[in-house]
Amino acid sequence: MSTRRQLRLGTILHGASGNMSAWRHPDAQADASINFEFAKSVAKKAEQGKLDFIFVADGLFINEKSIPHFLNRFEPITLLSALATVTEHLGLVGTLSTSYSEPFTVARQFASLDHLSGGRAGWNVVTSPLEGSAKNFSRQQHPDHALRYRIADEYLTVAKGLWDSWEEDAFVRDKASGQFFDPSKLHTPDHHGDFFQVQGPLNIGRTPQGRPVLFQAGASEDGKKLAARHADAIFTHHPTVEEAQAFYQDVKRQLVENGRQPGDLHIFQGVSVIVGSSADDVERQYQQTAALVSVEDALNYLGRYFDHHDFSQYPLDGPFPALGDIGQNSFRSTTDEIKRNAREKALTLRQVALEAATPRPLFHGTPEQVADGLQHWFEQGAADGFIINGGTPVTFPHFVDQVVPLLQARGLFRTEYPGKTLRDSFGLAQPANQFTA
Ligand code: FMN
Repeated sequence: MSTRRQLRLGTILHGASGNMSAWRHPDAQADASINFEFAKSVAKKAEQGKLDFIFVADGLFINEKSIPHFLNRFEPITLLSALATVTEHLGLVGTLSTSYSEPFTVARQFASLDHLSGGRAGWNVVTSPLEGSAKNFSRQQHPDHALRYRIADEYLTVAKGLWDSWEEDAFVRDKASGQFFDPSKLHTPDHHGDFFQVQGPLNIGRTPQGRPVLFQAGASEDGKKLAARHADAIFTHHPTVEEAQAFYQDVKRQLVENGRQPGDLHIFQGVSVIVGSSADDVERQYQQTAALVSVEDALNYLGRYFDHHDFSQYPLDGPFPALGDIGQNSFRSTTDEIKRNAREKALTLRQVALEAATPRPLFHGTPEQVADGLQHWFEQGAADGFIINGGTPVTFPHFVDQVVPLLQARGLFRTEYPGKTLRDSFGLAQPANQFTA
């Protein structure tokens, strides 16, 4: 049997797929973000390709400038619970914010998803980048970037304690004696911290995976630190293999500093893909999808990263404006990258907005070329796996039908699921219970 290191694959549900205006594409499902049959078809296709997981992003504030599929979309845990009933092996990863929720409720929701799905739950832990979220949660102020990460760190400590409330075999349910549970296997975390006071125990038993697989999606220094302490996976994206390698090495080093092994956390690069029969075919597909986005749409898209900053106030063909600290309290790692790229390449506002809203897929070409690109990044230590975002509405089925078999033939990807849980797919050990370890 081959012991070759294999890559991991997920896919993201992102509206109709492609870009913010892809719902207008002739082949698109225009209501994809609120259409269960669409979500089900993507999940089933992902499972046919033996992918590790499907990923659902989320946000907590919209306005009239938001991306169309953010205006009308399913709440992630509800959607994933429904998908759990129509899939058997696929990991189900949902985004939920630690800045606008309570650990007891969320620990319980993900524990429920893990039980419902037989051990396939994953939580993408985010801290919420948009100031407007405060207005939807009865708050005076959106916590600043550093505070959000301090809250997230304590939040995850609380959640992990709650998931350890019950030992695996705590519920004996002995009908003859009348003993429902073994009290020696019940643990009460009784947490008293800076942000949370949570007694516990959690009112649901230990889950098939011990606890859900934890993803983290922030890439700033604080984001990486949180991931190195708590997460099993990171969702990130980098424009070049060199930048991805630097990020990869930094996170793996921080894992070791935290007493963990480099293989304890998988780094996923979110990548856009177009698969075609030739370079001309790929270019045609790209142009057809990119042409759906107007410059006004692109400015709104760019603005959201900067907390819905109004970019229409600047000359379109002038240099990208100096923004000072704008963006620092929002998608910081992303806005830092946009500013740096604009400065280094001396781009105009129009160029930056179109590059953000209609990026050329990093991995495009014939199935062989796409597989070559993924293999290169994987073997060069830039990623442990990839989250595939279709560059057009038809890309994902093409990826599963044409690229996955090549990766399998090269021994880079599985041909069967190794077990039942997402942890099994990732090759991650079951976490020990902190109260018995
Ligand atoms: N924030 C959300 O509220 N929902 C998401 O679905 C979400 N997905 C993200 C995906 C990626 C690849 C990245 C880089 C960020 C994402 N975020 C999301 C935002 C982060 O969780 C975080 O709040 C933001 O990027 C600021 O943190 P940072 O400066 O550490 O990156």
